[in-house]
Amino acid sequence: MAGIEDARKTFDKFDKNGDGFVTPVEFQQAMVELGDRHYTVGLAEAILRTRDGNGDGVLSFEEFFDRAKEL
Ligand SMILES: [Ca+2]
Ligand SMILES: [Ca+2]
Repeated sequence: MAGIEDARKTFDKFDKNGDGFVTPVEFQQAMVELGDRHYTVGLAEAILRTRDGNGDGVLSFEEFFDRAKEL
């Protein structure tokens, strides 16, 4: 299991503008950069929704890490 520092590095890759939250567009861009060229914003929104604990439509590090622990 990856530690919190690894999770933070991964989160920072997704959080392009460094504001501490990953938006669906940021998530989609990161997935495209990781090689999934057909990844859509709609798909990113759906994935984020499954992890979005407080329902604000963006992913905080806490939400990201909480879910990562379950994997
Ligand atoms: Ca961001
Ligand atoms: Ca959230």
